[in-house]
Amino acid sequence: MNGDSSGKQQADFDALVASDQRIEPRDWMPDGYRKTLIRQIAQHAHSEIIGMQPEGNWITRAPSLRRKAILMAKVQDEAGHGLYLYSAAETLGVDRAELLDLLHAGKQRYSSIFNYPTLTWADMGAIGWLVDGAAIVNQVPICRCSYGPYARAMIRICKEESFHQRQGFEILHTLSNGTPEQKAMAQDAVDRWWWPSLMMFGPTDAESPNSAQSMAWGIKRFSNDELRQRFIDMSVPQAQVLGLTLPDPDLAFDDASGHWVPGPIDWDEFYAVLQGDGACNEERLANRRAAHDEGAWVREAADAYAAKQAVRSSQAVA
Ligand code: BYC
Repeated sequence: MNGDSSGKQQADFDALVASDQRIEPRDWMPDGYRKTLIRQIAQHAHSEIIGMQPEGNWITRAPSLRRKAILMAKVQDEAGHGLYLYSAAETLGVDRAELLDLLHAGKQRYSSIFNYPTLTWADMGAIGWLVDGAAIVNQVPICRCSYGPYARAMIRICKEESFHQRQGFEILHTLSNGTPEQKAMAQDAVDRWWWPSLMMFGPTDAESPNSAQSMAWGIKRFSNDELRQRFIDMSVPQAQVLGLTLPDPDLAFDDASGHWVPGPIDWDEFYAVLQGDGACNEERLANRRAAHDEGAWVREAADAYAAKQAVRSSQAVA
């Protein structure tokens, strides 16, 4: 390709991004844009399917049939989100089998939040309220991401996440208004999930190597710190309604900025979890690899069926 035509392609791409239109799979895009999207969408997809584990842990022990049915539906939704996202990644020219191999080899990430254990039933409430709440704040702007297939997948995911968040809030509300033991269990879960939920938004803007370029490309619409602040401002009044305390003695309302300002975040913990030293990193990956191996027969059966259908349709044409 000559310099002129690649310069024009870059200019067309820049113009589409600048006018807030969508880049579609057949459009030319810079290599870095493609790679960044593959990294982020794959990490997002992996988070959805690894995120099934902490909640799956409580399906057999849900306190009622109603709670069990709701939790099963929620965990199934997460699998569905993973499928939409792997499909979106495939429009960029990668295969989901390749992405799963990278996850299993520890070469691609999933969200830090899923390396924490779910110790009590109240953790189902805290995950719904805080983790899904943080996910919504992070993901609603991705509905306007410059890459069409990712933006469209996110619209449906966000609708389901908002149901997830409300079911978590309702679990905590019920526990918080129950016996003193139930209220203590709800408070303990919030104490354990609050700080990891703040870390979900990623490092501070000053420490975030990808943000500036991702924002220039319209992949990210707000910075990590902006979204984290939005989540804190939203959560404080909700905690008051729940009658629960957020585990941050320094959290205070700042009249000048109109924001709730938190105490310092323990970034050493965040980076340790990213490096594989969280409470559950090994267990999550081992379970994922085992589930993949145990599902080999399903993939083989699907391949055999697809091959049979291909032969039948070519015979029908002949
Ligand atoms: N965990 O330059 P930065 C859910 C990595 S699933 C792990 O700021 P970026 C749910 C980052 O990848 C919700 N790694 O990066 C499911 C980068 O790594 P590299 C999942 C993290 O990408 C089931 C490095 O740190 N949501 O809700 O611009 C049940 C530097 O960071 C994390 C998504 O995936 C983290 N928390 O921004 C219930 C949302 N944070 O460069 C619920 C989509 C950062 O070394 N993703 N890193 O490879 C995003 O919006 C962005 O990727 C992030 C990070 C804001 C997370």
